[in-house]
Amino acid sequence: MSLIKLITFDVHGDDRGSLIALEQYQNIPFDIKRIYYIFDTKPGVARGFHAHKNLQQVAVCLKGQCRIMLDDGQRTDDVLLDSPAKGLLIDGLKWREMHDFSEDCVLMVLASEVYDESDYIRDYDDFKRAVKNENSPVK
Ligand code: T46
Repeated sequence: MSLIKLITFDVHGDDRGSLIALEQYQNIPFDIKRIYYIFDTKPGVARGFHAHKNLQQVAVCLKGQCRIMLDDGQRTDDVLLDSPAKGLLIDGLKWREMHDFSEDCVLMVLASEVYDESDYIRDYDDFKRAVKNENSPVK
Protein backbone atom coordinates (compact mmCIF):
# COMPACT_ATOMS: atom_id res chain seq x y z
CA MET A 1 0.00 0.00 0.00
CA SER A 2 1.30 3.46 -0.90
CA LEU A 3 2.48 5.77 1.88
CA ILE A 4 0.90 8.67 -0.01
CA LYS A 5 -2.46 9.68 1.48
CA LEU A 6 -3.95 12.51 -0.53
CA ILE A 7 -6.98 14.53 0.50
CA THR A 8 -8.82 16.30 -2.31
CA PHE A 9 -10.41 19.56 -1.15
CA ASP A 10 -13.67 20.93 -2.58
CA VAL A 11 -13.09 24.10 -4.58
CA HIS A 12 -15.81 26.73 -4.26
CA GLY A 13 -15.48 28.54 -7.53
CA ASP A 14 -17.49 31.20 -9.26
CA ASP A 15 -16.81 33.96 -11.74
CA ARG A 16 -14.78 35.81 -9.09
CA GLY A 17 -12.31 32.96 -8.64
CA SER A 18 -11.82 30.06 -6.23
CA LEU A 19 -11.95 29.40 -2.50
CA ILE A 20 -11.01 26.34 -0.43
CA ALA A 21 -11.99 25.92 3.23
CA LEU A 22 -10.05 23.65 5.59
CA GLU A 23 -11.86 22.56 8.76
CA GLN A 24 -10.84 20.19 11.50
CA TYR A 25 -12.73 16.89 11.36
CA GLN A 26 -14.33 17.92 8.05
CA ASN A 27 -11.48 17.64 5.56
CA ILE A 28 -8.60 17.76 8.09
CA PRO A 29 -8.62 14.63 10.29
CA PHE A 30 -7.29 16.22 13.51
CA ASP A 31 -7.40 19.27 15.78
CA ILE A 32 -5.36 21.98 14.07
CA LYS A 33 -3.00 23.35 16.73
CA ARG A 34 -0.41 24.95 14.45
CA ILE A 35 -0.01 26.26 10.91
CA TYR A 36 3.30 27.10 9.29
CA TYR A 37 4.41 27.77 5.75
CA ILE A 38 7.63 27.40 3.82
CA PHE A 39 8.42 29.91 1.08
CA ASP A 40 11.35 31.69 -0.61
CA THR A 41 13.12 28.33 -0.80
CA LYS A 42 16.52 28.73 -2.41
CA PRO A 43 17.28 26.90 -5.71
CA GLY A 44 18.35 23.28 -5.34
CA VAL A 45 17.56 23.19 -1.62
CA ALA A 46 15.93 20.14 0.01
CA ARG A 47 14.29 20.26 3.46
CA GLY A 48 12.94 17.91 6.09
CA PHE A 49 15.18 14.88 6.65
CA HIS A 50 13.51 13.90 9.90
CA ALA A 51 10.57 11.97 11.34
CA HIS A 52 8.13 12.78 14.15
CA LYS A 53 7.23 10.60 17.11
CA ASN A 54 3.71 11.93 17.55
CA LEU A 55 2.42 14.34 14.96
CA GLN A 56 -0.14 14.43 12.20
CA GLN A 57 0.23 16.96 9.44
CA VAL A 58 -1.46 17.95 6.20
CA ALA A 59 0.79 19.68 3.65
CA VAL A 60 -0.76 21.84 0.95
CA CYS A 61 1.14 23.56 -1.80
CA LEU A 62 -0.71 26.89 -2.06
CA LYS A 63 1.43 28.10 -4.96
CA GLY A 64 4.01 26.47 -7.21
CA GLN A 65 5.07 22.92 -6.53
CA CYS A 66 7.38 20.63 -4.60
CA ARG A 67 7.93 16.89 -4.21
CA ILE A 68 7.56 15.15 -0.87
CA MET A 69 9.18 11.79 -0.20
CA LEU A 70 7.95 9.58 2.66
CA ASP A 71 9.78 6.59 4.10
CA ASP A 72 8.31 4.21 6.71
CA GLY A 73 11.59 2.33 7.18
CA GLN A 74 10.52 -0.38 4.75
CA ARG A 75 9.60 1.52 1.63
CA THR A 76 9.58 4.99 0.15
CA ASP A 77 7.00 6.81 -1.96
CA ASP A 78 6.90 10.31 -3.30
CA VAL A 79 4.31 12.72 -4.60
CA LEU A 80 4.34 15.99 -6.48
CA LEU A 81 2.23 18.60 -4.66
CA ASP A 82 1.20 21.05 -7.34
CA SER A 83 -2.31 22.17 -6.47
CA PRO A 84 -3.93 24.06 -3.58
CA ALA A 85 -6.79 21.56 -3.87
CA LYS A 86 -4.57 18.65 -2.85
CA GLY A 87 -3.44 17.90 0.74
CA LEU A 88 -0.89 15.28 1.74
CA LEU A 89 -1.64 13.61 5.07
CA ILE A 90 1.60 12.73 6.85
CA ASP A 91 0.96 10.61 9.93
CA GLY A 92 2.69 7.88 11.89
CA LEU A 93 6.40 7.25 12.08
CA LYS A 94 7.65 8.45 8.69
CA TRP A 95 10.90 9.97 7.53
CA ARG A 96 10.08 12.91 5.24
CA GLU A 97 12.06 14.89 2.73
CA MET A 98 10.98 17.82 0.57
CA HIS A 99 12.65 18.30 -2.81
CA ASP A 100 12.31 20.13 -6.14
CA PHE A 101 10.75 23.32 -4.81
CA SER A 102 9.70 25.67 -7.58
CA GLU A 103 10.88 29.25 -7.09
CA ASP A 104 7.34 30.43 -6.32
CA CYS A 105 6.46 27.53 -3.99
CA VAL A 106 4.44 28.32 -0.87
CA LEU A 107 3.98 25.12 1.14
CA MET A 108 1.50 25.40 4.00
CA VAL A 109 1.42 22.72 6.71
CA LEU A 110 -1.38 22.15 9.24
CA ALA A 111 -0.20 20.30 12.34
CA SER A 112 -1.96 18.43 15.14
CA GLU A 113 0.49 19.63 17.82
CA VAL A 114 2.34 22.79 18.73
CA TYR A 115 6.04 22.97 17.90
CA ASP A 116 8.14 20.64 20.04
CA GLU A 117 11.76 19.96 19.10
CA SER A 118 11.77 16.83 21.31
CA ASP A 119 9.19 15.26 18.96
CA TYR A 120 11.72 15.26 16.09
CA ILE A 121 13.92 12.31 15.10
CA ARG A 122 16.62 13.98 13.03
CA ASP A 123 19.05 11.07 12.68
CA TYR A 124 18.18 8.36 10.12
CA ASP A 125 19.67 5.53 12.21
CA ASP A 126 17.60 6.64 15.22
CA PHE A 127 14.56 6.60 12.93
CA LYS A 128 15.30 3.03 11.82
CA ARG A 129 15.67 2.00 15.48
CA ALA A 130 12.33 3.67 16.35
CA VAL A 131 10.61 1.78 13.49
CA LYS A 132 12.11 -1.49 14.72
CA ASN A 133 10.90 -0.82 18.29
CA GLU A 134 7.43 0.08 17.03
CA ASN A 135 7.20 -3.18 15.06
CA SER A 136 8.51 -5.34 17.90
CA PRO A 137 7.64 -3.57 21.18
CA VAL A 138 9.14 -5.02 24.36
CA LYS A 139 6.54 -7.34 25.93
C1 T46 B 1 8.00 18.82 8.88
C2 T46 B 1 8.32 19.36 7.53
C3 T46 B 1 7.29 19.00 6.51
C4 T46 B 1 9.63 26.68 14.59
O1 T46 B 1 10.11 27.50 15.39
N1 T46 B 1 8.30 26.36 14.68
C5 T46 B 1 7.71 25.48 13.81
O2 T46 B 1 6.49 25.24 13.92
C6 T46 B 1 8.52 24.86 12.82
C7 T46 B 1 7.90 23.85 11.85
C8 T46 B 1 9.84 25.18 12.77
N2 T46 B 1 10.37 26.08 13.62
C9 T46 B 1 11.79 26.43 13.50
C10 T46 B 1 12.76 25.31 13.85
C11 T46 B 1 13.96 25.61 12.94
O3 T46 B 1 14.81 26.53 13.58
O4 T46 B 1 12.05 26.79 12.14
C12 T46 B 1 13.32 26.32 11.75
C13 T46 B 1 13.23 25.42 10.51
O5 T46 B 1 12.60 24.18 10.89
P1 T46 B 1 12.99 22.78 10.21
O6 T46 B 1 14.42 22.78 9.89
O7 T46 B 1 12.47 21.69 11.09
O8 T46 B 1 12.12 22.86 8.88
P2 T46 B 1 11.90 21.76 7.74
O9 T46 B 1 11.38 22.49 6.56
O10 T46 B 1 13.09 20.89 7.57
O11 T46 B 1 10.72 20.81 8.33
C14 T46 B 1 9.41 21.32 8.51
C15 T46 B 1 8.87 20.94 9.90
O12 T46 B 1 9.81 21.33 10.91
C16 T46 B 1 8.59 19.48 10.06
O13 T46 B 1 7.81 19.25 11.22
O14 T46 B 1 7.39 17.76 9.00
O15 T46 B 1 8.53 20.80 7.53
